[in-house]
Amino acid sequence: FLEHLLSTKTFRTGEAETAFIDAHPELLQVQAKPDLASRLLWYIGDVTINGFKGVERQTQKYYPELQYDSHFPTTKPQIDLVALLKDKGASGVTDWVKDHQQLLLTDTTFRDAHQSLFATRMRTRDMLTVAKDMGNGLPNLFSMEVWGGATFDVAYRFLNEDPWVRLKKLRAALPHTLLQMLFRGSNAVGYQNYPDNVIKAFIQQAADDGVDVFRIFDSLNWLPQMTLSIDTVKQTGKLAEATMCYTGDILSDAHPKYQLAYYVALAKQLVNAGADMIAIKDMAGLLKPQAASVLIEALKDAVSVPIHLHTHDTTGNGIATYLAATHAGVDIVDVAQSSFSGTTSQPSLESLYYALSGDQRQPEVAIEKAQSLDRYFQAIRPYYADFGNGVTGPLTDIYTVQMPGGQYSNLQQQARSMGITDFEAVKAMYAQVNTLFGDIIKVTPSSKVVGDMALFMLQNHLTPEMVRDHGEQYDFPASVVAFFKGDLGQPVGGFPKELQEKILKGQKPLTVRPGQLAKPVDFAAVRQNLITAGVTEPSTEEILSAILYPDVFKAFVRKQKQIGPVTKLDSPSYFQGMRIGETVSVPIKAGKTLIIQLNAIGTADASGMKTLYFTVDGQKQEIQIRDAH
Ligand code: 3PY
Ligand code: ZN
Repeated sequence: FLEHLLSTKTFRTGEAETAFIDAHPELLQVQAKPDLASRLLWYIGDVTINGFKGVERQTQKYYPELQYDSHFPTTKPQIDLVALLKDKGASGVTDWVKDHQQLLLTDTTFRDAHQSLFATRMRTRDMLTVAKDMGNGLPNLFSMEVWGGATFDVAYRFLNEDPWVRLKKLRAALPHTLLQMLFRGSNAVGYQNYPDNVIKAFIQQAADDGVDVFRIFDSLNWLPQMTLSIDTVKQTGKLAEATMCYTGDILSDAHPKYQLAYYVALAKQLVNAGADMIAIKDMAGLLKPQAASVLIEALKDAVSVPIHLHTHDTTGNGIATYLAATHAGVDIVDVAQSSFSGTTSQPSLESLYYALSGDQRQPEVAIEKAQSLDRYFQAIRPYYADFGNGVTGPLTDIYTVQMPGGQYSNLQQQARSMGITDFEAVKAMYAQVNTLFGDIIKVTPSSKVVGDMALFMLQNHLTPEMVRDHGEQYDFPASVVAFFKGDLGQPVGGFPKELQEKILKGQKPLTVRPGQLAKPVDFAAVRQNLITAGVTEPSTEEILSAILYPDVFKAFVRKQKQIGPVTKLDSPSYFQGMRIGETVSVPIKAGKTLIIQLNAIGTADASGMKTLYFTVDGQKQEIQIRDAH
């Protein structure tokens, strides 16, 4: 693993950076490090001339009128769960949850909601504007999910942000709110297995930097991939929320592997493994109201830890499912601010509050404050509209397709990039691949395997029969081969043996946990490698990021040196650049705000370079950018 990491091949320039460097060959010639303002102008100039990937260019930039009542007075929560966790440990919190009669809420706006609606593109700046008010306006939340899942790599890849900085800043802004993250068990916040010492170090660092609740899942519900994470979280004194991903339909016999008894047995195993709480992760919105009732009642009977329900509103019945679950005794449910809720995201916090009017379990929410906060999200939603997945209403075919909310837009993009425009055909094939693979749990990264296979089959005009009968003739995508090798663990009920042989073509599959075989990473060597690559005094966070995402992290570090403090730019300018005549103010550091004006843009010279004429704090400044169009 280490050799792999240290090889120059692995540390080659990442995709995002390559595009940037291609557009700016002149950057490679820059000797002295340009000052902050010049570096910022490079970024603004590039987006102004070449656009931001995935964002449509507007002649007029959108600036919302922010109408929310910012700066709520500091509100003491009914109980400070952060302090309780510190004083009494995980059981102090779970005992309180169990004694609490009202339904508790987790707000997912800063993590799953934008991951599932807008390709994970919400910037830290737009969170920090409102974070303090979220804490003061919603003091009785159980938690806010703010980290993990895809937010980690997307921050580096597309937002030019350090996800660890986001976590630390949110921690500081939300001192009395439990902060929750989504952790993919042995896959951490990546898409592959990592050695055990990496998993342990990552959890320790995330706990140190502010995560209180770790929602730990495995993409195949395979317990051995979760136990190390559960144990490690418990050692940090934080809350280990072990997860069952929900698939199939316990009300029907169409999915014999995923009946009520399966989930009850799994919940018991998770509690035996040390789970402080159990999450039901209904990533595709498959849990129907009556099924929620049956499942929650059975779980409440079977285990004594709190039950936390997570759904996506993809199929349109999220609130009905939550009502049924509430009446069956669920302790906590996941919701999002209304403007970031619905369809592939979580159900609306505000709607759920009203749906429980007159119910003794109605959650404690200062609804006017919640609505006022939501006006902020309503105002900023258009920043991210271009990243939307086009879903405008409930998709009830997802009850059979079973595609997770977070995958919907990703797979659309992936299909388009391969020239496949008929997404209905992709969905139909996705369902067929699932059946071919033996009806597996589909969530990151196993969902990606099913998606990759569906696209591969469409591209090559293959039917499930052709794969089943003649699979030995085809070169399947690497993710599919890795899955059948056991690199993601073992699926419920095992692999379909004949298909596995055809896909592996003589390779021997693993039957044990891949992490058990992986060599520990030598952190000191990675650190040294980072120093050689120009990172002075690498932090543990940086070392971990370099281990998880070598190419992405290296590209991020190099780009940071070139583009300056772009996290300080307002989002319209970050995504849209500037128009001639516009002025933006950028608070680059405490006590220092740059006033940048774009006065003119010259025509391209013979080599495609354009000159942009700026005024920065009253001083004229020019930069050249290559027009890559
Ligand atoms: C993730 O792993 O990012 C998910 O949100 C899975 O649902
Ligand atoms: Zn989710």
